[in-house]
Amino acid sequence: MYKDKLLLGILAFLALGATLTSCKPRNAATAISSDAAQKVYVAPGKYDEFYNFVSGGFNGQVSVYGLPSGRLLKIIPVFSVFPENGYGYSEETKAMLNTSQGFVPWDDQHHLELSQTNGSPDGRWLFANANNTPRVARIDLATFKTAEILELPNSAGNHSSPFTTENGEYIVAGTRFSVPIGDKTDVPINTYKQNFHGTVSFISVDPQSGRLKLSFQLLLPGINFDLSHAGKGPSHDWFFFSCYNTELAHTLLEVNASQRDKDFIMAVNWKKAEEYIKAGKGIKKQVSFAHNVYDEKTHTSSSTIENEVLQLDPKVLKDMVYFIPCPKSPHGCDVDPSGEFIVGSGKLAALIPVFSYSKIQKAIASRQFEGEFEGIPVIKYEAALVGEVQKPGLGPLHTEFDGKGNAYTSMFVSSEIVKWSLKDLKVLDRAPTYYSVGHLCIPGGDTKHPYGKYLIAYNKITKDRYLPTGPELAQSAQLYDISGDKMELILDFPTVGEPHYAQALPADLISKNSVKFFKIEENKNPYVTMGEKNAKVVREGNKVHVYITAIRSHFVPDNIEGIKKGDDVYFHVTNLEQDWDIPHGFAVKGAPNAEILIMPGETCTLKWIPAKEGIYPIYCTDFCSALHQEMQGYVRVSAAGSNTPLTFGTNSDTTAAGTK
Ligand code: RUQ
Ligand code: CUA
Repeated sequence: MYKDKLLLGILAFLALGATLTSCKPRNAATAISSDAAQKVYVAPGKYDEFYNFVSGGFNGQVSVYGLPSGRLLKIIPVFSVFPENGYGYSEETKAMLNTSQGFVPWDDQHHLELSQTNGSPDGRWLFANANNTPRVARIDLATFKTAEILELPNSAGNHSSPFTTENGEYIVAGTRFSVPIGDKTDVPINTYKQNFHGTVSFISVDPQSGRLKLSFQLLLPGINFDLSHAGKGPSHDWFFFSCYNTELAHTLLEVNASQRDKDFIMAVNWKKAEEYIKAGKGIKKQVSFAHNVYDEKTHTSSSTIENEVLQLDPKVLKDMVYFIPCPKSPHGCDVDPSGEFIVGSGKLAALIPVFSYSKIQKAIASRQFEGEFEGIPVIKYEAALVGEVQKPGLGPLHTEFDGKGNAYTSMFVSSEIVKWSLKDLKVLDRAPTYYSVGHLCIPGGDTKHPYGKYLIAYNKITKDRYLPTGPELAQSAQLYDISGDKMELILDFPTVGEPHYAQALPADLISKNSVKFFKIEENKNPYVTMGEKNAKVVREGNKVHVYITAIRSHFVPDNIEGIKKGDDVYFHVTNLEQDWDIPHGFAVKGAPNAEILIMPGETCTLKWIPAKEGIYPIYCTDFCSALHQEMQGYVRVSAAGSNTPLTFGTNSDTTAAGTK
């Protein structure tokens, strides 16, 4: 079926008058030149030049690759539980996944944005969005751990997120799905036009700690906000969003939201919004959303429910929000490195419109409006337009920039990347992708100073590119060398989940700050065990706290008796190692839980309610030394009413346990 689609796409493309050579399907053999292997070869023991952070889509995680090798370095769990290291399973991390709906252990993660200082990635944090239960996350790039998750009230399908301003003044979160908001949300779906609204949230980032704060929200018409990017340089004070479903359809959007010839790019003057907030124009709304923070000192997360948001209504507060017509169901919304050009990519359009920031400003000043949409002024298309890239291909989705005056747009339907010039909007080159490219990424490609050199295409379909693996095939990225005039495909590499947006930056911006272990003397976890002599077991009613240490290659204690069926057993495992790359794992037979993986100097807690009497082995899951297989012990579980005394020990050193 896909091949038919591709064929149709190509036929349609031919009908558009493209030359035959530009779209003749080439196979891998003709698309790869002989020195490609050399360009991606990173010799054993050598490091990659760039980190590439790739969204996981429906796996709710972020994966980290090295470029140019395409080697997978790490998976960072963000919105999904991760049995591999106990994220969301350990007592310390459960609160990270708390929401106003309760514990939500999964999400759909599409977009990533590196924190910026002066318009360049600073290597401090990585922001991630969650579509399903609207959230944004901040990942700490010193530890590669999720440090914070903020839920978004009055939101559904947080898709146009988490894009940042040049200095992290704000990251944004716009609704893909409009929903009824406020007090009355139980309404018939066919009252969409009256009752459904979109919102865009502005989240400030503390420049020192990175801490997120929901600053304010814009109350907007019930259209779908798809993607966004902040202005930069001259357009610093502005944010741009692509919008579709200006038809305000609530059923069969495939047809009903494709009626209008043009939808919108929304331009928001966030400085103006800030002024309105300072002037007290924000209206306080009662809401409920979770704010979850991981504390690096206690190695523990906490979740707070917050109850207020300030809303600004652009129908009332003028000079803050404008619409610009954009053909047709725009998806990507990308701002070039100079901050002057805004590229809207209409999924169903046969051209790419390029808007000018200065023309938009002139149009606003001279009131070149074609009317209003839901009370918000609509700037005349021609008044904002620089020009259109003609015959770029089919299904334009996303655009990135190389910093040398060129733009690269992904074409979903015609399965290719098209390079064009920002100067005259002429197509310069096209390269096939295998197949149906969605997002693309150039290191620094959405910043003021792109690093150029490589382009990575994240494809939606791989079809015949890899060995078959049953009905679901490998997800895939493709690496192109863009240092010359012509793009050159140099590598295919499989990815996990489904890749959407990705970002890349020079490795040394991160590697030099990477944490090697946590200092044990700074461990403020309330259940830390400072040294083996402090290991203990304490019963408090039906709760048993096991303070256990791990160091190569034993646990203290490793023989525990007197646990009863139905007890709440908390294994607080402290890894005493003070050395790089020596985590210990901890697992219990039959525990309906994951393992926990404890980093050097960290304390981590696994909760277990034994369901049956018997002897239960515990053991280390991470091959930590030659005697890793010896790193094990036993827990004896007795009947609920038994009087087996609570004892613990290692070797012959058994002690009676304490009771509180
Ligand atoms: S999407 S393939 Cu960012 Cu969710 Cu464009
Ligand atoms: Cu510790 Cu294996």
